[in-house]
Amino acid sequence: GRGGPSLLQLTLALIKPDAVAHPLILEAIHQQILSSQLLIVRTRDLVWRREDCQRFYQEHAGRFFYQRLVEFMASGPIRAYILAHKDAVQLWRTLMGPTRVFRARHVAPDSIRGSFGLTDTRNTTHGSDSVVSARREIAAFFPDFSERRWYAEEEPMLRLGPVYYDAE
Ligand code: RTP
Ligand code: MG
Repeated sequence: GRGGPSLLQLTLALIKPDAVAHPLILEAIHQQILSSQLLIVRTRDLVWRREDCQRFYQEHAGRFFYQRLVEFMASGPIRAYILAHKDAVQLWRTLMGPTRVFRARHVAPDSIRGSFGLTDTRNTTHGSDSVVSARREIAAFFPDFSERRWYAEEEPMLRLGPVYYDAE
């Protein structure tokens, strides 16, 4: 039969300066996204202003790594993606692997961080940790996207539909 509009969860992915600075690693991460079930909805290359970076990581203000995280994230080009999938937040976090680099190497050596992470700060990638964070983080990087009302009522979701299926 005919399906209605299909709603996909959205997440924000960042490729951090350590990975963007290395063309082979950037390309490898991009290829991992393409060969996953995640859809790339938007992408943007930029250098972060320190103030935007501080605001983005506000929840970590005061923690011992905050200052170096902010300095690092503003230190060079980054890439932002909006990614979509029915379980986008968790799927992207699984592809990244654990935050801590030694844990990533031991528990998920084939993950992005397990493969390419250098330290707990220079760990190649960021991903939203919930749909609430995703909504805020997507708005920070893609303000026009949220304003165009791509979102469903509560959660950041991509309206793909209407999607028509054969032979149901
Ligand atoms: P992310 O936000 O990147 O997905 O990572 P997460 O939720 O798994 O980790 P979280 O605890 O929220 O940490 C936020 C960012 O801080 C950096 N960090 N550096 N010891 C350190 O130098 C240190 N610890 C955490 C991480 O790179 C993470 O992106
Ligand atoms: Mg986090």
